[in-house]
Amino acid sequence: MRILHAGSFRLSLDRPLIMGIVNTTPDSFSDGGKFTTAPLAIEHALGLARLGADILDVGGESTRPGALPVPAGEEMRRVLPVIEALAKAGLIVSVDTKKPEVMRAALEAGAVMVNDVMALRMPGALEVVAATNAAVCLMHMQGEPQTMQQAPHYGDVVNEVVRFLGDRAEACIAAGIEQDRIVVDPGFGFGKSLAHNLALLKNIGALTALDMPVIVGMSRKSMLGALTARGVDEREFAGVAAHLMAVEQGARLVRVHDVAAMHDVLAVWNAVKGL
Ligand code: HH2
Repeated sequence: MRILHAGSFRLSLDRPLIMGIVNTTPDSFSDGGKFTTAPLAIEHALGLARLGADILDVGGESTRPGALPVPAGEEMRRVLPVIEALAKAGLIVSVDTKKPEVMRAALEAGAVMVNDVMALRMPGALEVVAATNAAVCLMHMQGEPQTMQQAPHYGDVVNEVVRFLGDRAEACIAAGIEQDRIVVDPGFGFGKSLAHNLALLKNIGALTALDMPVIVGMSRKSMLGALTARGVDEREFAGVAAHLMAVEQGARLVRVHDVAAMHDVLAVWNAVKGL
């Protein structure tokens, strides 16, 4: 039995967990502008929890290709009231940010997990998480959101992603973040072509070999659009199929917008597996 430590929560990973996406941004690629006030974002998040989200991932800065950076103050204005309300409701809250000052404020507001697309590489980020008992999600990204999709290039994408995540986990452990607080993510769509994304999805087992829980996030992403020729709002079926393929290979968390569909698919999977 594997347990993820996130603040005072102990999350069993015997069954795959669902992380529901709560974007408070005006410009996220699939739901930007829908939940830009705190009451709207809170209502949306509570709905996701009712539908079966185990963790709510609150973000205030889009990381879509070409997205413009957001100042820390504005990011905090967007996410902190939402995090505070959800934590008060007893829910497990993650903050999706790369900025140490936003991490610190979010953890003080009740978040118990930091989800960082930069894998704690911004100066000061490692120290902020190490000083708490929060969990952390380390994600692989090649380049920066503004330019990452221009010319992604790898010798062997699977090996390079595994090596990067292993190195970042080691840096975390050296800084005092225990291994049972760490989750790793291959970062679908972050400096990756369709072929790179498919190679990673085919080789989730190479990531689980790192001996840390693997989370995957492909929800509504352009890789699914390229495979189905469907618009952002029509990628739900492709998304649940892709996430289920990752779960079948050992991924233990999925980060999705379409929580109800993922919940039902996993209910069937869990029953068949006797979980
Ligand atoms: N993808 C996005 C943002 N954060 N975090 C992790 N750990 N893994 C991911 O794959 C991941 C992530 C991008 O998706 P989304 O939040 O829907 O869009 P945006 O960045 O435009 O807000």
